[in-house]
Amino acid sequence: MNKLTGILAGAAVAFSVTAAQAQEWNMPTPYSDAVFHTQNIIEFAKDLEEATGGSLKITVHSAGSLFKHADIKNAVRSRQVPIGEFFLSRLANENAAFGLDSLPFLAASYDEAEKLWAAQKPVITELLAEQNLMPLFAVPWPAQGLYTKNEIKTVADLSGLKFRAYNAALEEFATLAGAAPTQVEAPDIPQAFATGQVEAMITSPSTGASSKAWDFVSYYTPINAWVPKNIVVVNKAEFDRLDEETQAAILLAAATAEARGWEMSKAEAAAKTAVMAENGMNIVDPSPELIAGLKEIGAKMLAELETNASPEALAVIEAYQAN
Ligand code: PCA
Repeated sequence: MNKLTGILAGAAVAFSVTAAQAQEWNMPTPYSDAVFHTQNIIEFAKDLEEATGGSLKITVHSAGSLFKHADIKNAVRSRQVPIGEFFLSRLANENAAFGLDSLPFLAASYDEAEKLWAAQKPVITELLAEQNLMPLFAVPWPAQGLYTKNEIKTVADLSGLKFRAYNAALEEFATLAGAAPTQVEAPDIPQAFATGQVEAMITSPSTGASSKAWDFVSYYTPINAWVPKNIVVVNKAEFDRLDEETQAAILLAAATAEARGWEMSKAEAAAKTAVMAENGMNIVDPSPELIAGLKEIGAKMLAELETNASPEALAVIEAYQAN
C-alpha cells in the first residue's frame, strides 16, 4: 500500500467508525415550524450536530406529526423516540408539581416564572426520573392573554362563552369564570373557531399570531395571568448509552437552548402583540374589575390546590414563595 492509499484507507476506517456510531434521533414536538419554540429546537438540533461533528443528528417532527401531543411523553418514556417536547403542565394530572406554571397569577411575569422554574426543576427532575425521563430544557411562552369577539370588561362577560382550553387548569379557570371549555390543540385553533366549536381563548400573543386570531376574534386583552412552559425531555437509557463527550454536548446545547428560548420568548410578547394590532385587532388593557375577578378565581384555585396537592407540589410552592 503506498502512502496515499494508506491515508485514504485510514480515513475510510475512521469514517465508517463514525458512521457506525452516528445516532439519528427522531424528535416529536407539538407546535408548528413557525412557532419560536420549534425554531429554538431546530437551532438546538443544528448546534448539536455541529458540536458532535455529525455523530448525533436530530430530525424534528413538528406540529404533532409523528406523535400527537398527548402521546409524546409516553413515546419518549417507552423509547419509541429518544427525545421529545411537550407542554409541561399537561402532566398536572400525574402530580400537581408539573402544573404550577399554569396556575392563574401565581407567577405572572418572566422574573416570577424564572423563580418558579428554579423551584420546580429539582422536584420535577426527580419525578421524571421515576419514568426514566430526564429534562433537558424548559422555555416559557409569553404571558397568557384573552381573545374574544367582544370587549370583556368583567368576569361576568365571559359567562356562557365556548372557550378553547389546552390543559386541566385552563379548563377549570374557564369553568369558574362561567364559560364552557373544550380542549383544542394549538394547530387546530383556526378550524375550531371557524366551525364555531369555540369562540374565545386564553393563550400567548405567539399563538394568537401563529393562528391568525384576527380572522376570528377582534379583541385581545393582555391579562398576563401566567407564563407556562414547554419542556424537552430525553429518555435516560438513551442518554446513558451515549459516550461522555456526546452527553456533554447535549447538556451544553440544552443550556444554550434554554437561555436562547427565554430571550426569544421575551422578544415575542411585544412583537406578536404588534402583529395582531397591525392586522386590525383591538388591544385593550384589562379593567381593574376584570383583573380583580380573575385573581379571585386564581386564589380559589390555589387554595383548592393547597388542600389537595401532593407533597412535591407543596414543596415547590414553599420554595417559590420563600424566594
Ligand atoms: N400557546 C400554546 C400553549 C400556551 C401558549 O401560549 C397553546 O395555546 O396551546
